[in-house]
Amino acid sequence: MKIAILGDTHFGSRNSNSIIQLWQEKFFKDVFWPYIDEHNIKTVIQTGDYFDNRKWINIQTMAFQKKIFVDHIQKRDMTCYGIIGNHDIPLRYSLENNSPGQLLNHEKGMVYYDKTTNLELDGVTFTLMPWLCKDNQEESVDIIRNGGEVLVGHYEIDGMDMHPGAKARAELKPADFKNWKYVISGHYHTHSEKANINYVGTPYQMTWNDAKGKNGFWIMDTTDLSMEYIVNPYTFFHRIYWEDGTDYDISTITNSYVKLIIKKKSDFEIFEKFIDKVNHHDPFDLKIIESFEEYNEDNVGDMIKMVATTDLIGQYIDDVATDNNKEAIKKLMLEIYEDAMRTEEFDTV
Ligand SMILES: [Mn+2]
Repeated sequence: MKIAILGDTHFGSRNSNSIIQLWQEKFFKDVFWPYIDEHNIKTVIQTGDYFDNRKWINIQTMAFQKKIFVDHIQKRDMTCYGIIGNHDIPLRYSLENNSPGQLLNHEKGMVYYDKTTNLELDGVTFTLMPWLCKDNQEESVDIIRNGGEVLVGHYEIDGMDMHPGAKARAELKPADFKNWKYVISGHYHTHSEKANINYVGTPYQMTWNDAKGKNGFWIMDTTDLSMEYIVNPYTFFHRIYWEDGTDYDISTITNSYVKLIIKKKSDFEIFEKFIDKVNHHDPFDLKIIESFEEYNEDNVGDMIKMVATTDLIGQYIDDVATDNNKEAIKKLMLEIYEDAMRTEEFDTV
């Protein structure tokens, strides 16, 4: 039996941004559902963060997800099993009043779990575990360490890629999961794999952080638990480098976010003509970034040690003279920092 594994969908992403919805719809319409039909797949497992906003639902977004996802599940008599992600809950320490429980579970074929549940599919036991929070932490960690066949969750795991170039710091280690045959996780939006753990990644891009990676969905074969990656060919975050010219295929930038980074611009007129051409293709958002090569990290590294904001927070707390538990303070500060980042444009997970 083949099962489609679909990462965090984040319906309503970035304040129900219409450009993101356009590309979400393109993915489902042109990539996902045609594949499902061609291979006669009847089961989807979705890794949480079905909705993007923890506290609000936009009426348009409600109609949108119904039209491009739920209606298709029902029309094909399929079942989508899912778990509650950190974006699906309005509270911090509990999964109570989660959005899929209120907005999806009454729909035929939509089954979202807010408690760890074992599911038998074609002789394989899938353990679907929702987001870990204070209310379920202890019990969940016990289940994780005990192991089993296939675990599906929405985890923070130490050392995994949050997005290209940023490793997660978390209490759970990959070794905590060693007693499972296979682990599938949502939460971090970049696809990465380590040992038996597969962060499946989001099906489409949502922020500039996703511009470097690949996006798509997976097909698991229950006979041998093998996973096949189906790439989503659509990208809508484009970085174009201008070095007195560029080979970039700008025919793909319509309705996209574009950053044009200037490395060398000897002839202003040629550059202006190129900008006209870019605008002719109707990007949604065009930012032109002048490069100041002499100030880059390689050249100033000796004078200024560049560090990530999260490292800076850690260092600052290390330097504070206090008897309080510094690790606990760091964790709290990083949580606040991440929360703040999520309310900004550059939502990471
Ligand atoms: Mn997510």
